Amino acid sequence: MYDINKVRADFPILSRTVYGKPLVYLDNAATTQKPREVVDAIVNEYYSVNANVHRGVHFLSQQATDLHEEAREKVRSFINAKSTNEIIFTRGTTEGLNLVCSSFTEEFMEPGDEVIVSVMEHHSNIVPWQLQAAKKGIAIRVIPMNDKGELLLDEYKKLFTEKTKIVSVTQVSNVLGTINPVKEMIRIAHQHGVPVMVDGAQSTPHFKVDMQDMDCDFFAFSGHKMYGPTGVGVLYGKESWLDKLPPYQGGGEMIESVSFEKTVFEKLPFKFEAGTPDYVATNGLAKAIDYITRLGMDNIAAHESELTKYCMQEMQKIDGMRIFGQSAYKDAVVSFLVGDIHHLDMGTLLDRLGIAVRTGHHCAQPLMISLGIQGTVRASFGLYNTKEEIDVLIAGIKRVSKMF
Ligand code: C6P
Repeated sequence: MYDINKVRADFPILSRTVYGKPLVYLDNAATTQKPREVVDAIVNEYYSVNANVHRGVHFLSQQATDLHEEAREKVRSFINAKSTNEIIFTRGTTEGLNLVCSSFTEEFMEPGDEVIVSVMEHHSNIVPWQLQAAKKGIAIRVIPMNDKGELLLDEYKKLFTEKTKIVSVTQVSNVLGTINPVKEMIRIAHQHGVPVMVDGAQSTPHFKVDMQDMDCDFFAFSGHKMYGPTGVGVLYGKESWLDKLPPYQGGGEMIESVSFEKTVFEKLPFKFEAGTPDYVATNGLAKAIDYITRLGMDNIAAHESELTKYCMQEMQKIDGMRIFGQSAYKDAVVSFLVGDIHHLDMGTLLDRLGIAVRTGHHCAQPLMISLGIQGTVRASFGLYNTKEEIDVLIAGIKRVSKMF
């Protein structure tokens, strides 16, 4: 079913060495490596198709436009959106979150109105709201969590007031790995007539997401975290909401007509896509979707879940080990500290053994504050990782621990 050796052979970078050691790449939550067919698609498009999209009548422009729009349809089908009008290409999750935050606040929020976020948000789902708080006087309410790193739904329910205008939460924490019960959270918000934006940066690479089943109002994710190219992401929005939001940026592509007196905006999805899109990257993203769909999202999820369980089980045997995020609903991320070894020391020494992990606050400083720590070491898994690599990590952690 899932031939890991064959899968690994699709990723040329995995066979390289660092410091003379085989690379053990466990920083997939930051970005994933790219299969050959994604890189080939990018190279081939630049070599043989390249032309600006939606602008030219000439052959190449038509062909590039076709690839770009086929990618939109591929994304639609991948996340089970109703229509391609609901698929906005962005630069990544960050841009999608900023777009909704900015346009939604402009149209639907007054001073004193409230947004609900969670304590485990990435900065890109906190700072945009803070910018709006400074500009427009909106307030941010925060869902707390328990010791396992699970959001407290009873507390969440209590946060709703007359002033709550939107909820914006991550589906999976990039630090704790917790898979939040977003479907239930959306149902609760909708009972209050409040729309929900979901940050899908850390869910889309790992398991199937379904917009119609989840019933979220907005959903943002990044291509580079799901084996696609950098510089491209997707914002999904229900058509009924996107229709009501003002454009985020102005420029070419997003207009129907312009005079100095009046501009008429393009219809969806182009209203939100000002300027030349990264049409080569959208095609690359489509190829990444082909790749992971062929492997099967359920197979990927099962493989990574096994890796996560194995890693947790082996790590717990290490003296002084503290793992942050102990929910039973946990994705391919394990954050930890050992004794009083600084996360940076651990990360740097693991790197010397060829093991790539991330250290620090992981762009989630409010979460670090609530945990009472400065940072963690984070191992995060992808579809190509193996138990043997986890053994190398565990041996590495033990070796570093002995040095202190
Ligand atoms: N987290 C990590 O190492 P961009 O940078 O726009 O592709 O994704 C931003 C983002 C938003 N939400 C979550 C939950 C994320 O994890 C990220 C990116 C990386 O954890 C880089 S900081």
